[in-house]
Amino acid sequence: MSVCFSPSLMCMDFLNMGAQLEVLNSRCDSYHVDIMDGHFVPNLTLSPDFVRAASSVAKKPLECHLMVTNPWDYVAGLSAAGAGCISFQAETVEACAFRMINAIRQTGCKVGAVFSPATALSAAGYYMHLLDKITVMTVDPGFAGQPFIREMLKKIEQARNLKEKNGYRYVIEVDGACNRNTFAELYSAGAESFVVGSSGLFALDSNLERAWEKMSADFEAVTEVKL
Ligand code: S6P
Ligand code: MG
Repeated sequence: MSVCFSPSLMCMDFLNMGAQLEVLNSRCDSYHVDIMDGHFVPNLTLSPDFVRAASSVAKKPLECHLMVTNPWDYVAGLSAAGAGCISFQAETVEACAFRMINAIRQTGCKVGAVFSPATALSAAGYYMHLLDKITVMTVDPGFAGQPFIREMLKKIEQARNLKEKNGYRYVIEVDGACNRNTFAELYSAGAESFVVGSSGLFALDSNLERAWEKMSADFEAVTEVKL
């Protein structure tokens, strides 16, 4: 099974954004863009304007993770800004999931659903087959640098079992504390795409090329996968 890495851009060095994207362009598979509204989570991070700026340099898809109470408000702006995938939190679309999926799909973006740790995959049971990506949060959404929630390994296994049993096409992504300490268990449980943020990538070295080498070496050492 091949694996993908998606650097979490809220953890990058904003003073060197262009140079950091150039380094990542030839290394990563996609970019993870956290969008918060200060309401669904008590924090603010990136925005459609950020996506627009990043898209002028980014050579890999910009995948937006909406941690907002009204994801509907952001679909048109993000797609116009250059997003390649828009993922909503499953908790925020209970009243309009199918309309939301159609609206995202009509922009040409891929569609994802994200599950906070306390949310079961069954919340998306009726629309799982429509998703390009599901993201299992292994920390509560809102902040970088939080401790890993081990109970989520079972949810990743469930996502893999559902995918195999039903022939779903979604990529299984993990977001939160993906690093040397967790890569092996996450990979064994079925994770296919790893969001690497402060703990897994950016804090490993002040030089991002070296940080990427360290992250890759960490992954290979603990999983025995050759990248
Ligand atoms: C959290 C956000 C994540 C973080 C990522 C940071 O609300 O959705 O995407 O950016 O978890 O990585 P780390 O290694 O600091 O947990
Ligand atoms: Mg995220």
